[in-house]
Amino acid sequence: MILNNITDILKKGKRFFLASHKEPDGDAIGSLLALGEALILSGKEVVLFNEGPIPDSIAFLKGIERIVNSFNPESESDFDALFVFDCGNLERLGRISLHLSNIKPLINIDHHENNSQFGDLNLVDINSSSVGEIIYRLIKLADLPMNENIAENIFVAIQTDTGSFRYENTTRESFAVASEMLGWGVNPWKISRKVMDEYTLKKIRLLKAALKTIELCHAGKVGLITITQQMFSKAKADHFDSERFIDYPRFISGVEIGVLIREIGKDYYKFSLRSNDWVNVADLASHFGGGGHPRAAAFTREGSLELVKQEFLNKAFGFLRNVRS
Ligand SMILES: [Mn+2]
Repeated sequence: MILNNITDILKKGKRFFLASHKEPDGDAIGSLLALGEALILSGKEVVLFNEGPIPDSIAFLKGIERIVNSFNPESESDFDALFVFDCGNLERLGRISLHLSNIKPLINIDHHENNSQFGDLNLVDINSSSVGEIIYRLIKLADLPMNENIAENIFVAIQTDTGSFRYENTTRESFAVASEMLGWGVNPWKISRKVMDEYTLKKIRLLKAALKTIELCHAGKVGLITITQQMFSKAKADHFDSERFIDYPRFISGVEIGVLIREIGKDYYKFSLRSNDWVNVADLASHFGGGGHPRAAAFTREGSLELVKQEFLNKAFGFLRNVRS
């Protein structure tokens, strides 16, 4: 039983290395901080690693100052386990992934369908809305302490990965765990204001420019929004400011696949994909070397904007036609 093995390691071990994926979201950071604090409170030593950069919207999370973005694990060997959160593959950790081979066992805790099972122990629950939900179960099973900070981190992990309890991955369990977190003092309206509903002026400036690029393709089933480097610099904004812009094309009636195209370098584009109902965008993204969840995925592509967009639209057409309509 993997769960028992992991809780055993959590109980008996003294020193742990915990890490989650680079360019983190609320789940990656919330999970890291939640298990991190629970272990610290029970007298264990932890290193909490994330390559970053951490988005402003979750920078308020309690314990964030404990996270390091550089560490040389090769110089240390006395860790009892390495925990990796929210990563479909080890490379998602970033540069550090190449330097972790001497920490054993490697415990992979995730909820991505395409997880490569890279751990010595793999706790991959694709029915969990978030890793935060899994972490809560582990904390309970291992009898680790809970407090308001831990609860807030778990709440944010679930809230961000479920899009405030709106996405298809939202389950009774997500609500049940979130409800328990409220019992620990979590205040959902204050958290929502910070994590979801607070836009900086530069973000609004960027949104104004981006909305003008919205276009519909394939009989209105694909909606695209594009942000160029020039738009970012004109708005004095960075890529964090475009978080959730993908919702705008996705919101349009009749759209099945929402697409956000961001220019991240010269002739280099990041495609973020969301589907509303039935297209598996993780499969679609995997054709371009990317991945994710059935309703949310991403990939990067080199080439001119026209070319990469056309390549994507050609592939998307097959998905819209083949699956069902
Ligand atoms: Mn996640």
